Amino acid sequence: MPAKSKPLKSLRAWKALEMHRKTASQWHLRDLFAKDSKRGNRLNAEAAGLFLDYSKNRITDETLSLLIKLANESGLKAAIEAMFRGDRINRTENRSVLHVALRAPKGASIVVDGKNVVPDVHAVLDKMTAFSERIRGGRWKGFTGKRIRNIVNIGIGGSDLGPVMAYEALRHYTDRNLTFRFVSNVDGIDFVEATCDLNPAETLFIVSSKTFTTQETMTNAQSARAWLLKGLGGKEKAVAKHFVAVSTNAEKVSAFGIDTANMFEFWDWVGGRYSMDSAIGLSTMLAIGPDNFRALLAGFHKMDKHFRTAPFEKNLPVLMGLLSIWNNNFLGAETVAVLPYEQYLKRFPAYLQQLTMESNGKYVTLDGRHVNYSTGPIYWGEPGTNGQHSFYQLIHQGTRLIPCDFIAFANPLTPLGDHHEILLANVLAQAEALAFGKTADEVRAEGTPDWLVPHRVFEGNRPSNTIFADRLTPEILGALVALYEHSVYTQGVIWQIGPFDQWGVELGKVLAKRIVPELSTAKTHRLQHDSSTNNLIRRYRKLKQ
Ligand code: G6Q
Repeated sequence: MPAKSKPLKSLRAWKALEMHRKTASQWHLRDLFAKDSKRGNRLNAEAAGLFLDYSKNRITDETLSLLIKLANESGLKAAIEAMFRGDRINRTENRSVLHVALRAPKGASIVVDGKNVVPDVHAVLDKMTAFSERIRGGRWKGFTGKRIRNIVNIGIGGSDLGPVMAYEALRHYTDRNLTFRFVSNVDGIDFVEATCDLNPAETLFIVSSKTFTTQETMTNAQSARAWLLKGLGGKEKAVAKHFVAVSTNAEKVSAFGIDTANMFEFWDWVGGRYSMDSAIGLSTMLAIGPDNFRALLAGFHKMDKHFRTAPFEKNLPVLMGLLSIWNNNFLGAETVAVLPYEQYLKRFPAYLQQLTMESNGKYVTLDGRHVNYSTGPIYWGEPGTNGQHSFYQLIHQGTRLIPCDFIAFANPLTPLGDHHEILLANVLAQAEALAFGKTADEVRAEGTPDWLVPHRVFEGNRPSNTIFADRLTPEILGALVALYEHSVYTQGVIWQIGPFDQWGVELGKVLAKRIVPELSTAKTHRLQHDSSTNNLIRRYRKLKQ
């Protein structure tokens, strides 16, 4: 049983922030900027190639200092050390949380149960490297002797979202002679569409599953095996040439028929949603090559070092975490919009949804109390400028406060005319418009008739962060993901919840297992659900052809 911590709302800094909020509710970003001409030059921080401008948040120096006091009173420094030291901070599963070990340089030492895990990490990286070189160089042949041209990653949740996001984000760096597909959904369409134009003789499946028991992944893997065997004349031996596994569960991998020599290992101290830089990233390495993959890891590591050592007032993940607490718990925001002005990051918001919401979507503290404050906000978003033509209306003139994280790059990966400057002008304009708005006087001065004025006023005072970097390299992507990972941890520590388990996904899984046979053997099963579920099952039985 973990020791009880002091309830969050009884902390001195929390109480001070509650008082401070009353003053803050009077502020407008227009006035905060007008009072301090250097605000935009001061309220920013930089690390691992990322520049964070947080000046367009409704804060003052006092707000920041109170938030940092809250971090200190919450024991954030010790919590960070506990994670890096390998303490079992995932208390409900009694596990260490060591995604930081996945990107620790060779020679570093992180000890779990008396064993330094870093050499194991590098052994797997070396094995991935050798395998990637064989595939990319055409030396790994399929069963019929043809080289592999198609790679299909089968996995779901943490074993899918990271690989998909990284593949899309780093597409510029990928080997265009290889085709990559990602199958996650148990909806058969996902598998069918991903494979319908592929030649089995040239296709490699990576079955990515930490547990190797996940219903969706195992169902898709079985369909993949059947698809392959059908295409290659039913020869069982073909499986070894066309399937590899990424897992922590050697026994199950071998039971599936995959030689454990072709298994890439990771460990129970890597959470699914924190695993894109483990062997779960095998598809990423195959796509971008081992050197780029190592650059990605180096970016993660730079941000790790920064998180561990930088003082809180200059610490990007800590600042972003604290600002999120301020917006969420004190200003009443319920969501965060993540708006990358970089088309390659189109899957980044979806990736962050899992990272943030599966981690901090919890109402019970580590010591088992029901919280009496809000925890993880809802993350969502789309790349700019597309979103500007759909949901930004609500961010500008709706009734809800929606803090935004804008992400932008100074240089495009593939320049095209003046596209990039137009893109950049838009991201800067959006952050400016949200913060400063447009007053009724300004609208009137443009000759707008009185009746139309209210419709054309922008209240402004909408907070945003801008994360700005040179260009989207593997290293920068690593730093960006680590920034959010550590910001999530910062928030979890302050909310006193455990960001590294996910009990909330269990119940639905168990119920689905119970319902499957009821759907397929209609007559023999008496239905004992609630009347709504029973009725829907009966309707399905009638409609089923
Ligand atoms: C992530 C979650 C979850 C998990 C999937 C897949 O943190 O634990 O999304 O990644 O359920 O699990 P397997 O990798 O075990 O198939």
